[in-house]
Amino acid sequence: MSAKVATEIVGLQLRNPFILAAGILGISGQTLRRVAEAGAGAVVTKSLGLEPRIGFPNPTIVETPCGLLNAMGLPNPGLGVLREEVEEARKTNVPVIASVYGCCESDYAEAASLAEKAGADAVELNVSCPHVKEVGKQIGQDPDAVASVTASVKGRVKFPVIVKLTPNVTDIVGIAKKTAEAGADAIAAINTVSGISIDIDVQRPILAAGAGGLSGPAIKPIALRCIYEIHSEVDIPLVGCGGITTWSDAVEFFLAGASAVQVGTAIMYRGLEVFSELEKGVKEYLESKRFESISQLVGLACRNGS
Ligand code: RRO
Repeated sequence: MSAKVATEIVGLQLRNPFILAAGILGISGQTLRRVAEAGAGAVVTKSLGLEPRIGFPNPTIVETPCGLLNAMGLPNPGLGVLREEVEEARKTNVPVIASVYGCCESDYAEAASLAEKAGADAVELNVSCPHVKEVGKQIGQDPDAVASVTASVKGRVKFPVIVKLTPNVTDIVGIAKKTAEAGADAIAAINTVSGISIDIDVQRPILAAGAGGLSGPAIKPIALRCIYEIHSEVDIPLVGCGGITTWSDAVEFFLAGASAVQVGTAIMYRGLEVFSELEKGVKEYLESKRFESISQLVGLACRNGS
């Protein structure tokens, strides 16, 4: 029996459920295209705002034993570049999802509208950057603010709206419920986990910004728990993100309730081949367990409750 890895989420047809996560290689149309050519099922751009932004000074990345700590500070050229990037990436026929951020509801609505006009297939609202206070974090940690931003964006655009949540909260499930009630088409979880690394020679945090966001294998169990708990309470599709490196990591996320997964830091460890490795491994798993498609896996681990 040949199992099917092609899938659908928020109306987008994906040849596989492995999506490039925001911020990693999503810096230009050409890099998005390279990732798509390497086998990703969809690509998410770097988070873009209404105006260009320089970001934080170096150092902006530190390697830790089980992941990367970053405080890039949202460097981006602004939404003005998106049309050209989408056109370039589109040559591969892979859906392009625009990640956008803002300081307030109206910024997000305007940013999402520009992304739609630029030709993106969907928008991902970044309300979850862990270390840029004025954008993302302040909104993402307040359930009512996430709901208002989501509702405003939904009132302004016709294409699908995915909301990426932060794990740096006490109750991600409560936020997810409000996000779904506000009309989000899907939830992506999680953004990076807030952390610090210290240089013991100079006795100061290594990152210029002090704290940063941890990604990679260290955060996989946290992300998996978030997806598992959200899946039990929320009906809209979920996109898992956080430490997915191998095909078995991806299978865990599907079993916890994700319909698709995002891959970011794993590209640093395994190169762009990670996308074809994930596809091959998951397909073989499906066939060995006699499943016909990914959708049959989604949420299976939640059958007996938590
Ligand atoms: O640019 C960043 O520093 C950054 C962003 Br926007 C984000 O959403 N998550 C993260 O870990 N870093």
